[in-house]
Amino acid sequence: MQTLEGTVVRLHGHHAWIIAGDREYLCPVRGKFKQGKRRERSPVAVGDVVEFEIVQETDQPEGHILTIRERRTELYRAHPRFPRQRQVIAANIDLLVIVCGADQLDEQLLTVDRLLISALSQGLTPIIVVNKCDLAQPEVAGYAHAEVFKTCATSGELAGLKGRFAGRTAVFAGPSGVGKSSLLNALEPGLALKVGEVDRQGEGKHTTTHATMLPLAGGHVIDTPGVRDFPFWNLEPHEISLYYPDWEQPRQQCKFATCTHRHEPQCGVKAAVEAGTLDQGRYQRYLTILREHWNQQEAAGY
Ligand SMILES: Nc1nc2c(ncn2[C@@H]2O[C@H](COP(=O)(O)OP(=O)(O)O)[C@@H](O)[C@H]2O)c(=O)[nH]1
Ligand SMILES: [Mg+2]
Ligand SMILES: [Zn+2]
Repeated sequence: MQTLEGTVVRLHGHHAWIIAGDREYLCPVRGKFKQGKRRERSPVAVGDVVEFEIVQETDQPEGHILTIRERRTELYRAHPRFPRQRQVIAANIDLLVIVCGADQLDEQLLTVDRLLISALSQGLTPIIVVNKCDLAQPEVAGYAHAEVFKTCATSGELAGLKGRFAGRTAVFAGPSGVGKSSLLNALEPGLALKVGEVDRQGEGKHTTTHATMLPLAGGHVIDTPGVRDFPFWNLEPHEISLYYPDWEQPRQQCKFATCTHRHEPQCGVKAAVEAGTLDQGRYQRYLTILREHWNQQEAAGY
């Protein structure tokens, strides 16, 4: 039996579509696959590289998955209904593109900060895109450590963003209505994604089953329509600030290694905020994220 290596480009129910060469194979998805050296229960994710055997080579090619290759990265979140469980959204992602709207930046920075923590804690490179810059030209303070692009998707002003995708796989995230679909269409004419559609809320077990890998400016994007946020999984409250690379220096002045920079004495982060060297808004949003995470953990019974 001939075996091939391919990439999972779409999942739906108990089926995976796998591209190998210029052909697309339909493969049933069962519970168990050999993954790396271990054998464990692990569903396939869009972006996975798999080894499969050809079952049928007709105009409707079919295959059978043998092995999932070890993943370079995983985009995951706490499962919406079983928060102790990890839900993998996509595999082998390089970039998390965090999109927000210039006209609503103040309200959306909390989401931006949450997504930055998700990206950095999962080993993904974050890119911040402030879209709708035809409507407002806000200052974006406190993000010197991240790449920020100011764009206008409707007029095709992409400020060099297009050059960031060659050979990479990206996921776009951000509030509904900020122009994610419009940006994707501007970056890759031909995608013809629907604009103005409200993203479906990411609840229930079928949320990741519609993920699709699409071409994007010399690389790929994995479109995850049902997924709006990535609640942290397996993250201790004091670990959240480890994913504020801009706080590295002041954090070293904290008395306690597990400082949450809230009420602890001799806190370098609080001192830097008071001295005006750290952005006050970003610190206030950090406190909100910390509180939310605490509540989530409590609700999950930690
Ligand atoms: N003024 C302005 N409107 C935009 C821009 N980008 C997208 N829009 C509009 O914002 C709305 C939502 O866009 P969409 O791409 O569907 O956002 P998504 O929900 O994030 O995918 C649509 O009406 C778009 O035409 C932009 O750069 N400027
Ligand atoms: Mg959209
Ligand atoms: Zn501290």
